[in-house]
Amino acid sequence: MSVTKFTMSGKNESPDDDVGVLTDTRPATKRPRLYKVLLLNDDFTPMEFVVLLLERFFGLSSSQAFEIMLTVHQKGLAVVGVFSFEIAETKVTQVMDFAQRHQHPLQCKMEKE
Ligand code: TYC
Repeated sequence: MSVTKFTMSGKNESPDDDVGVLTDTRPATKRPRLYKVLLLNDDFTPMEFVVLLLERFFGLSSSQAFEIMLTVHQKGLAVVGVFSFEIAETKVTQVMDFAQRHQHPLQCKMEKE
């Protein structure tokens, strides 16, 4: 059975007519883009310095820090963490400043996930 809805326009709609409210299916908020922070190997920066830096700026335990340092040393680079743009940028700056102040050539970069 069809119920007719009378409207001001005079174009009366029944529930069977293909009319309806548009529904926005997009999420209200977008997920932020994420960035990998990468540490690069070199032949001069002391291993203990890299471990210290990973503990200090990335909150890693000494065994986690040692493991990542060793991966960088053996493979050439490693992802230290994944962060929003501002956090990744801050980490890179902190690492580069710290290395520079101690005159080590350590390189740290960020890259889109
Ligand atoms: N390759 C360095 C050494 O033998 C150690 C090192 C590890 C340097 C990680 C940088 O990101 C780095 N002393």
